[in-house]
Amino acid sequence: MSETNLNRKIIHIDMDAFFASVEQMDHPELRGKPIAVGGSENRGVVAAASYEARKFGVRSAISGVLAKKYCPDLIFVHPRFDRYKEISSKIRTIFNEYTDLVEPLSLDEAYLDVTINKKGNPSASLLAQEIRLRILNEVGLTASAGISVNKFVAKIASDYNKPNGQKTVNPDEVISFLEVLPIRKFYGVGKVTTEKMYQLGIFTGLDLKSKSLEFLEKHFGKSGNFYFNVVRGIHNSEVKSDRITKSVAAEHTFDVNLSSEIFMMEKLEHIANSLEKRLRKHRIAGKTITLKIKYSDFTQQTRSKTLPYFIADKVLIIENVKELLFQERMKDSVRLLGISLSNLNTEVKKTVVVQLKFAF
Ligand code: DCP
Ligand code: CA
Ligand code: CA
Repeated sequence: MSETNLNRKIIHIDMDAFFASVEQMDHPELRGKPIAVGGSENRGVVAAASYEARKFGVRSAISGVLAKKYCPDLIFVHPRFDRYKEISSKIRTIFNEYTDLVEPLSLDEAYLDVTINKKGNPSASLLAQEIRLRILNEVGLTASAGISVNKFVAKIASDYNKPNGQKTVNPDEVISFLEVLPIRKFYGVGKVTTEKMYQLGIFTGLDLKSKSLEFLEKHFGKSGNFYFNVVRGIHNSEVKSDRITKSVAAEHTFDVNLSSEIFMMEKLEHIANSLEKRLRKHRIAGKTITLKIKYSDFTQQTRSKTLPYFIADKVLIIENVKELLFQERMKDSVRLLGISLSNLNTEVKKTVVVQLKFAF
């Protein structure tokens, strides 16, 4: 069984009425008015509704015809996806000033792991406040945030004080927060599953918790295990940054935590071995080598160095990893070590080389 990890600090940020707010910002005459982005009064579906329109029951995914019926004064606006993408990349640039561990879920939301962050600020709640303020000042839009020990709870919490608000679920509040939560608010429980849960007598987190793992697996298959764990505050899924997909990595979680660098070096040789195999298989080499260290308290650290040339060879990997390992003392015993290579030659290949013809 998985264990509870209460040492991580995860922020989930989600923009308020995203497409609609962008349109109201760019077109002042739409501010304070009920608007729908997408669809029309005759056809199509609504993508986003301004908060003014929501009072009338206008929501994402309802038909334009129905929306107009709910709210006769509704103004329909054409979506401008390039503009939403532009704003999305602006908010991501702000996120990256706080941490590289940013996992975008869609254009308007992302998870940030700020357990260790670039500002050295231990308060995730204050960081969330600062990030939201910066989005408001630099982009001109409001966002909401959820702050907790894992992605699952952070995601649910960001909806709690929406719009323009935030909610922190502290480690000691996670269990009670989930116990009183209506089952339909559990992230990953859609309409169909909600119905099924109701039929099984499950209406709240507490009801869910009273069911055995066998029971949940019998009724929900693989997801049963997920439900069993999350309601107990167990959700160890890491924040997977899209930057990491530009790298090749190998890592290992140990059965027993390691406290001696000698043992760590031995393990790192094995990890370098499998990394080399992977690099060979895909014919990849990289310039930046990163050593990932996860301590027994689940906090994580990365140390990297960038070389002036590409490497893929085990001997060179080991040589550089050794340097990174001994660069600084370990702050605790270690449960996971990983090596990754980024700044890959595959990215370079994408650069188009233009052959010039010289006239002699
Ligand atoms: N979107 C869409 N179609 C949907 C749902 C959403 O095109 N069925 C688009 C429009 C939204 C954006 O994605 O503005 C973000 O979706 P959200 O679910 O986060 O909703 P909003 O940001 O609009 O509102 P909220 O303030 O509730 O987050
Ligand atoms: Ca949103
Ligand atoms: Ca969203």
